[in-house]
Amino acid sequence: MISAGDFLDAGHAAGVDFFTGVPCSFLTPLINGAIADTRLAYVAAASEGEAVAIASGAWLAGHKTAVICQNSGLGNAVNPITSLNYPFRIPTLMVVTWRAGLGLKDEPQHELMGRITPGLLDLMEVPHRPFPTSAADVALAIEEALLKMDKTGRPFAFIMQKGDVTNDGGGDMSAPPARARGQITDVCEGGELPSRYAAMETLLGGISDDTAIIATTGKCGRELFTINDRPQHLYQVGSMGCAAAMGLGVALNVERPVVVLDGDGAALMKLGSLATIGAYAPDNLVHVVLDNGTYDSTGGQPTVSASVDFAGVAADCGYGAGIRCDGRGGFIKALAQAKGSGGPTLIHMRVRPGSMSGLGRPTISPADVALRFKEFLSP
Ligand SMILES: Cc1ncc(C[n+]2csc(CCOP(=O)(O)OP(=O)(O)O)c2C)c(N)n1
Repeated sequence: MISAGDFLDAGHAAGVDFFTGVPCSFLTPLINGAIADTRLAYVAAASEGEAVAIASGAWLAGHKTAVICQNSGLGNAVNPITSLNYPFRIPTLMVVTWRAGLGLKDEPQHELMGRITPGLLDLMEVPHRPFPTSAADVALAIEEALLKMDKTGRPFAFIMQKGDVTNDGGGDMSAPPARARGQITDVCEGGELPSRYAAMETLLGGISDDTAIIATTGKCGRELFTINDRPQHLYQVGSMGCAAAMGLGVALNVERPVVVLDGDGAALMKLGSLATIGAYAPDNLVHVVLDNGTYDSTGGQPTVSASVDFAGVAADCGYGAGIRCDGRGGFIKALAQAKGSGGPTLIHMRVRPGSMSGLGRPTISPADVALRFKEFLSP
């Protein structure tokens, strides 16, 4: 048994200073300690998958990160672990609790995940070991985990059992202060909707070269690559819905502007991220939802976006501004308004479905995209 301080001190000494996750009762001392520890950043994620994406963004911005969660939440994180961390070679130190672990009688909803937790990590090729339970072993266990991650570019998991960490009282835990409802503006022009490609060309013409851009999965990233391939672009080839969370992890840790190019389907998949972004409120983040009303990349099946006011939802979640727009002129106005909104801005840009025939794919590997993006972000 160790104290939360034993783990957090050793982690901090080794450079692990950015934490995110979702609580578990087995985690209470550690997660409360991380939230209260003023040396560390802690972001309360809406889901474990979102936490993995936030941590990935923070890693790209130069931090050593930790994701802490229950083994139930491992289920929520499977997609980004396999289709974000793996192809992009983005490590994070995971602390996963083991409800229904070895010999532990637990609730029925934990039984199956308890049985498969180590095997699921093995299947995802995430190396793991038991959480260190002796104060003398903690520093070495963390050092070995970091070395392994350096070598593999993959996450590493500590599996924590009930009672592994003593409750040493933690400290004051503060949440981000409540934010006022953001401003909602409408700069719609009507007329024929531009294509997603044309909207992205407009965007690239209207932002400075120091802007980092994260594009969602599917044709959005493929079109961005086709328009122009630059180190400041990250094409999120998998992890549908995780672009905004990654953008948050980046924007919280850099001064430069960050733009997330989302799809309506992807934004709907992880709508909880709007709440997290609104709460932590980096004012250098512009979140563009390119809404074509469809899952265009998979054949144009309709989404439910027709009844979703993304700008209104964002404003209600604490974004500084939510802007509705459609035509090219409206998008240019929206981009100009995004500067100085006093928080992140969501631009709900309506585009028409469809893409060019014979659209290519990034010819640079995700791992190389991540490395050059990380380098671009470094001060
Ligand atoms: C978790 C997950 N589910 C489904 C898919 C398959 N998929 C790839 S792109 C895409 C459509 C994305 O739709 P949207 O975000 O609206 O963007 P659009 O294609 O319209 O630009 C889907 C469903 C996936 N890659 N990952």
